[in-house]
Amino acid sequence: MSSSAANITAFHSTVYVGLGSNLEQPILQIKRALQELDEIPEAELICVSSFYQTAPVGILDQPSFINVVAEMTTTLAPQALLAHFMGIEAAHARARLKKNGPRTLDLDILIFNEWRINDVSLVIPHPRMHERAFVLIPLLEIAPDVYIPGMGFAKDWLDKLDLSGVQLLAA
Ligand code: PH2
Ligand code: MG
Ligand code: MG
Repeated sequence: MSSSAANITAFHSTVYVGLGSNLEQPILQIKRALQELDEIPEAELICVSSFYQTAPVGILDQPSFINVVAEMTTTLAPQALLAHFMGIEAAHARARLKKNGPRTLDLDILIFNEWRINDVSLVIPHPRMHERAFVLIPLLEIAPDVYIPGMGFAKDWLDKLDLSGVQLLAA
């Protein structure tokens, strides 16, 4: 039992995930998605922000969103975690009708350790997270000192943004 090999544990990555929904009972969509994230065998949900009701960004003529940020740990590689996320989105009948348009569920990897990834199918950190109050407000609620690799401290970006579209949802 004291063999050193038995003590080797897999590397656990820390991941911040953005969840968003603005169709088909968004609060329920997000609650179900959080359960499903926790059910990924190689991942664990560590903490979840409050729920926020947020004005749509990009395409303005669509329902308001519910946005949440969660912290997870995982032994999966980023692409493998992304594959799980796409499966969960598909299970929520997510249709990709148009970029920035309405959706039942959007799961975005925001930050993965201090890593920077530029694949065709996956860019980390999320390339627009620093300009989105609906991401930064819930993120800073659970990780006030978080650093966006290559970008700087999240709280410094929040200072530059209009926060008026993001409302804390009563519990
Ligand atoms: N997601 C988008 C585009 N616009 N606006 C809000 N408020 N919340 C979102 O999650 C959101 C958005 C594309 O992913
Ligand atoms: Mg998104
Ligand atoms: Mg997405």
